[in-house]
Amino acid sequence: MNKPISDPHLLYEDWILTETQFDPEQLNYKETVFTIGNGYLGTRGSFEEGYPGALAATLINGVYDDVPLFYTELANCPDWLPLLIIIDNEEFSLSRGEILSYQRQLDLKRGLLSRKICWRSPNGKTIDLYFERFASQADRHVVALRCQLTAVDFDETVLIRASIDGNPENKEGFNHWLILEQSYDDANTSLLVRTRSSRIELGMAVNLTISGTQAESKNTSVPGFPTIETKFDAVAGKTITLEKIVTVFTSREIETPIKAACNKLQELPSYTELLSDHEKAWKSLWENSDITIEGSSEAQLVLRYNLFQLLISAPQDDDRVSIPAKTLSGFGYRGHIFWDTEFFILPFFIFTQPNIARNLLTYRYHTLEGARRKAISYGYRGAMYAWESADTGDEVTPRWAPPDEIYGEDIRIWCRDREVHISSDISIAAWWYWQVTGDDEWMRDYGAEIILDTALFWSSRVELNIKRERYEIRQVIGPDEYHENVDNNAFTNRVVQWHLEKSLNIYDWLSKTYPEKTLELEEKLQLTSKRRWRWRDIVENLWIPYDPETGLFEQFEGFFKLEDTKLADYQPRTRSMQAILGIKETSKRQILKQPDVLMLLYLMGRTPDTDYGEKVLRKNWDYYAPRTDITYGSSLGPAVQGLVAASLGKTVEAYKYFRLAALVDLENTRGNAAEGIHGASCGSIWQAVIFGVAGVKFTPDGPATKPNLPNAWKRMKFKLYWRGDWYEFDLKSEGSIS
Ligand code: IFM
Repeated sequence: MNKPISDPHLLYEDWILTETQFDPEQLNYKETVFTIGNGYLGTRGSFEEGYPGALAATLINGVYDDVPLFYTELANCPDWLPLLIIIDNEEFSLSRGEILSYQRQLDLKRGLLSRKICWRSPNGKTIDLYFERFASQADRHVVALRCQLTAVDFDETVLIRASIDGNPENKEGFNHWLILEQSYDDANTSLLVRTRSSRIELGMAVNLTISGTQAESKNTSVPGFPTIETKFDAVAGKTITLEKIVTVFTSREIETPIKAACNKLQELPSYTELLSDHEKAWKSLWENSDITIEGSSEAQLVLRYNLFQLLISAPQDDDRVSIPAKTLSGFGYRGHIFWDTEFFILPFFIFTQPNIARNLLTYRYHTLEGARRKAISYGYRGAMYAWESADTGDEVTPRWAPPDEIYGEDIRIWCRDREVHISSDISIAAWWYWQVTGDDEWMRDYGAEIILDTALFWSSRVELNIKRERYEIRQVIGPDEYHENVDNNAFTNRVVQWHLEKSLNIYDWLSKTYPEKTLELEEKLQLTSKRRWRWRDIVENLWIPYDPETGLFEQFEGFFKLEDTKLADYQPRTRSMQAILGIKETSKRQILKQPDVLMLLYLMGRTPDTDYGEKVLRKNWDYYAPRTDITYGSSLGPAVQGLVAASLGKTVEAYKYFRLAALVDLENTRGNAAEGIHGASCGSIWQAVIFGVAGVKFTPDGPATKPNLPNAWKRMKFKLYWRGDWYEFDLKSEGSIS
C-alpha cells in the first residue's frame, strides 16, 4: 500500500492507526473512523469534551424506534462520553485556545482508542491530557474511559463534570427518549429512559473515580443530564487520573435495566482489571480472524482496520439482531439491514467466527414473520425478505426519496418492491453456513424453514412464458441498481435456480434425517409435493441469459441493445455516472453501478460443481469491467472487482481495487464516511483477500489455495474453519508453503 493519498495526517502501522493532526473539516468522518464497539453497542469517536457540529452517537444493536409516519431507525442512545474539564472558568475544547500537540490512536489489537493533547487555554494555562476509552469485549454491558491530566504551568483549581446526556438526537434532530428516572449517590449516578414508540427501556449507570489528589464529588444533575461534579487543586507537573465506568442494559435483554446497570456497577473490578479482561477477549477474537501480511505494514493495518470494524459490530450474544449496512457507527441507512450482511459480511464470520455467523443468520429466522407479511401484501406465497429490514423483518425501505433539486420530482425507490434477489442471498448464506460448520441442528431448527419458505415465495413469483416454453422472472432490480424493473436479470435468475435446487436437496436431507420436523414444516408452510415438483420444473426451465457458445452472460434481457458508453470519455470526474447523466439517461445505457454478472460468477466459482471456469470469467470481465462505474458507483463493487481481477492473475489491477475498497472509510474516498462505516466493503475486502489473493476454493478434500499475492506482499497467513477443523495457511509470494 502506498502512502495515503488524501490524508497525510493518518499513519498506518501493523495494529495502530494514528492521526497526527486535528482537522475540524474532517470532524464527522473521523468520528466514524474512530468508532469503538463490542457488537452490543458502538460509540462514534466524538470527543469527551464535545465539539461544535459533532455527531456523537452510541448505537445499541436492536434498539429501533419509529419516527411516527416516517421511518424506523436505530435510536441514538444516551451519550456516556461527556467529561468537561474547566480550568480558571475556561472549558477545555479543541475549538478554543491553542492546540500545542495532538495525537489520536486506535489500537486494533487492544480495541483501545486514545488521544494525547497539549492545550493552552485562552487564559494561557497549559495542560497535558491523555484520554483512552474502550467498549468491553469481555463484558458487553460495560464501557469505560480514563483521562489523565497534568497541569504544565499552573497551580489552580480544576473542575470536572462527568455526565450522561439523556437527550441525544438522531441526525435529523429527533430525540427518541422519554426520561423516566435519574438518581445519584456518592460517586455514582444513573438514568432510566424509554423509547417513545417501541417502548424499549434503557438503564445506564456511571461511576467516577479520581486518583492522585484529594477531591470531593457532588451531584449537579439537571433533568435528563445526570452529572457528577468534582474539584481538585492541580499542581504543576503532577498527574491526576479520572476513570469513568459506565454500565448499560436495555429491556431487550432484561426486565429491569436500571437495576441491572446499578447492580453491575457495584460488582465491577477496577478500571485496570476491566481493561485487561477486555484485551484478553480481543486476543482471542483475533486468534482466528486475523490475516497477517508480511511486506507492507500499511496494507496490514488497512486490512485489519476493516476486519476490526466487522468484529466491533457483530452480535456475539444476541440472535435477534444483525449488522446494519453502516454497522453501529453512524446514522446512514438508519441502521437498516440489507443483503450486505449475507452476501458481503457473512463469509468472514462463517469461516472465522461461526458462532457469530449463526447469530446473524438466526436473526433472519426470527424475522420470517415480517417476510411472510411482505409476501402476502404483494400477493405471493411463502417468505419474501425485506430489502431493508429492522427489528420485525417488515419492509422499512422508504418508498420515496426527496429530489436533488428544489422543484424536482420525488424519486420512487423501487428496491423495496423489486430488488428481490435478497431472499436467495439469505438462503445461499444459510446453506454455506451449514456446509462449512456441519451444524445440522441449526439447519433443522432454523435454516430449513428460511430456505424452504423463500423457495415457496419464488415458485409464486416466477412466471411461466408459455410461448417461449420457459420460466422467467420479470420486473426486478439486480445488484446493478442503475437499471430498474428489468426482466430476467442473470444474477437473480441464476441464484433463484441455485436456491430451488438446494431447497430440493434440503427437503430430501430433512425427510431422511428428521422426518418429524419435515412433517411439521410441510404442514406449517403448506409444502406439498406438487409445489416441490414445480421447484424441479423451474430449476430445469428457468431462463438464464447466458450464451454457452461465447461464454457471455447478458446482464438482463435487452442489456446488449442499450446504448454503449465509454466511461473513459467522462474522465476525470468526482461523481457517479448516475449523478452526471441522471437516473433516466443512465438506465438507457450499458453502465453498471456495481459488478452484477461478475458477482454471480464469483459466487458460483466458489465450488467446482457450479464454477463456470476461467474462460467464462475472463470473457465476462472483458465485457463488464470497463462498463462498471467502479470508483463512484456502489461501495460494494471495488472489492468484488478486485477479487475477480486477482482470480484472473491481474494482480496490479486487483490491488488498485483493493485500495479503493479498503480506504473508503479511512480516507473518505466517497465523501460519505461521516454516515458510518461501509460494512459490506469491509466484508468484501476479506473475501477479496481470501478468495482472490489467496485463491481459496473448496474441493472435496477441503479448502485449497491458488495464490496471487501482490508484489509487495511477501507472505500472508490466515486460518479458516471448515467442517470441524481449523486450516492454517501460510502463503509466500512464490506459492503456497503449507
Ligand atoms: O445494499 C446496498 C446496495 O446494493 C447498493 N446501495 C447501498 C446498499 C446498502 O449498502
